[in-house]
Amino acid sequence: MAKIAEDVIAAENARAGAALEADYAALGEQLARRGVDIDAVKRKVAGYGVAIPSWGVGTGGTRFARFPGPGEPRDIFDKLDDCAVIHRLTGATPTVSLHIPWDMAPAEDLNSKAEELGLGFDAMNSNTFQDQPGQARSYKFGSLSHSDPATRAQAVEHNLECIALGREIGSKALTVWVGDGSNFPGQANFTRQFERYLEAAKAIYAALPGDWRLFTEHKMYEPAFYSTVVQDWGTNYLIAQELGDKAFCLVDLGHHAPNVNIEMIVARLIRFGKLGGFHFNDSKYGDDDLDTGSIDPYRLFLVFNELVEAEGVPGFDPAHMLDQSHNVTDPIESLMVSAMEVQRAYAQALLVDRAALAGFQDANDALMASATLKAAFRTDVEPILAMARREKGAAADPVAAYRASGYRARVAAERPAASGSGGGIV
Ligand SMILES: [Mn+2]
Repeated sequence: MAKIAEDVIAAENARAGAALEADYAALGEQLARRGVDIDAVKRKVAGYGVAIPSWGVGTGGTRFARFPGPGEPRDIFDKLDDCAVIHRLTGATPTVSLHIPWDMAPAEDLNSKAEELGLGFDAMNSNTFQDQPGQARSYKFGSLSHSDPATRAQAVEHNLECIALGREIGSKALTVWVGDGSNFPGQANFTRQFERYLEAAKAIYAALPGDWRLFTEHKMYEPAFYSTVVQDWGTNYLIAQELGDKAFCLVDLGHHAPNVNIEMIVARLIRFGKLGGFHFNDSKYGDDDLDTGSIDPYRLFLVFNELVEAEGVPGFDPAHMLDQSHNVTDPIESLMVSAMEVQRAYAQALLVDRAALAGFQDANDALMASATLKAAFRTDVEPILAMARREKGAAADPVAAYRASGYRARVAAERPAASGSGGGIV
């Protein structure tokens, strides 16, 4: 059964019709005066995809409380249904990133469900930051860097299980984030703890299939509040260097100190061939996991400015994923809007006059260099995004179509409130 009735999308797109065409034509004229072919930008935007994190379709929460919404997914198959709705309406999210063991299921069942829904699987995510029922050793004091060799071995083994399942469902990458660190000065020896991490990471890397990539994700603090083993991009880069050619750094936008220049970190990692990909989200204070582009869309644009600058560099193929927590919104709506915000930043970055920018940079014309970026950022590219969606049969206005579809009320009736499906913030 179609999750979203075709006639709902058709009716919404018909409503957008004439106005969208007029807006697209007007923007096309404006861009032509700037030497930009709007159809070329639209084709690139239409070909762009960002992966949905399976854990994102459930309501998130804080360490204080979680307020579940109606019709929450009960298992990975419900989650995939929700992800399919997001892709059906935005046409921008063709893949799903699984988190194990939250999403553990037989590979054949995952494959048949994904095929039915027209989805693929992105990077696998391991979980050694919480204990699972029946687990022999606890991760309370760490996982890959734990002082106990048996606990480290257990954490390595879990990552190998993630690779094994991923191989069967067409994934090509493993993302490893660990919460390992310390809460007190003196609690851990920084050097020995990092050496243990490296040794364990090497064991995972050794099991990586030839056509896979390993993404290690840094995070400044939390759950450890004094020191974290993989705390910043510098440490992350050292890890990727130590492991080898298939190891790359994953940049989660929320995992840095406030005001850190993330776009420059991106440029550095690109320069040295170690940018693996992103977890997109936004933040005001820390690892807030707010919706992508909701707080600082200019920063998101500046990140994409670096990515567009690097397009065509041999081997440059970063993975794009969302990673956010939805506490006060319908997760499907937040993820749709976030996917569109990422596309918007990409479209705006495509509008940057790079020859002019390079000229201003060489001439040390700071004001005009900045103005060149701003001219692209200020351009309202919504008609490009909406037209790209409509042309591929998705919704010109995904949120309006979603609300008109009644999907949430339908699944609320089908899915009795239950807990147990994983929803976390990583
Ligand atoms: Mn993340």
